[in-house]
Amino acid sequence: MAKSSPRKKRTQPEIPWSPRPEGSKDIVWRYPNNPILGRRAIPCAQAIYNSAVIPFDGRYVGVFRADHLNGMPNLHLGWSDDALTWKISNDPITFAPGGDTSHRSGYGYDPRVCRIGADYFITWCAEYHGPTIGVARTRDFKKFERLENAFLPNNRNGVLFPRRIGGKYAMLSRPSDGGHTPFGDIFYSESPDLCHWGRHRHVMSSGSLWWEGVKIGSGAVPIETEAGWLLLYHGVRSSCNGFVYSMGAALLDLEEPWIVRGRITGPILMPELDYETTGSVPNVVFPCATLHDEKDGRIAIYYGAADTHVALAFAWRDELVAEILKYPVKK
Ligand code: BMA
Repeated sequence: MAKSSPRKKRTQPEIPWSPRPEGSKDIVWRYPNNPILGRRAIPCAQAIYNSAVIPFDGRYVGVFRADHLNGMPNLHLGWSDDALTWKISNDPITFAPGGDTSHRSGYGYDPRVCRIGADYFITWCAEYHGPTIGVARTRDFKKFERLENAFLPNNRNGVLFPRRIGGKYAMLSRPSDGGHTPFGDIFYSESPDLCHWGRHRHVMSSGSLWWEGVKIGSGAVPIETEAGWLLLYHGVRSSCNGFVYSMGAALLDLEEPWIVRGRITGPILMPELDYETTGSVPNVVFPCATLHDEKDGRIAIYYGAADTHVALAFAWRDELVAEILKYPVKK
């Protein structure tokens, strides 16, 4: 039998990028053609936002939060050559049958995607007697194996670290209530097997300044830098018109990530433009993923805007790290 020749590995295309606008001193700036995805990008959805993307096999793959026409949020897979224009499936992701299914049900929202070695993990807000952290594993983005939920309800914003720490898988999360949660700090947990999670540690509390005075939650998978794990997160304040979600940045210790090394006191991005201030939920900037060029330190930040759109912003890694280090944290 003739041997088929192995497929040539595709070169990974450059991450999206646009330079900081002339005259701007902002540490994070927006993509001028925002938003990159809107309400009816697929027929079954009335809003697509709070979504995660990652490089895979010479392309980009995304797990998108799509709120269906019946109002329920679902996870959908999408593909792109440039990480800007996306082809999203109209059918939600299905998880391989088998195993104990009693912990699986209902909705799925606010996905994050994390590569650890050859495995890719999706973590998201799943339903099990309230919101909690669903976990699934894939190697090819064709077959998805649903693992045990990580925590008891109620919990949201589960974000894995991209390598084991102290030999264990590590995750940040935000214990919450079953509603709109008027409180919330970020916690760290570890697991030997992605099933049993423990050694929970408090990482950071909602802040002393208004912009993050109500609650905080992890955003994108942390980026490893020499100075620590670079964490982009959301911080929430209460206004007379409801919650306002902005973006913050902190550095966590590399080997003991429950120790905060630095944290910028102000937000690095606040709802400002129409697509962030107007939509299904006004005034929301909600980071869920980054693409990172390790060589030159460019970062593309994917964030949900007003619970309606997916938008993109940019930053230089080293500038962000240097800025955070101006705000050292002592516990
Ligand atoms: C949070 C989550 C997010 C949403 C945010 C603002 O509780 O539901 O998905 O973006 O509220 O509505």
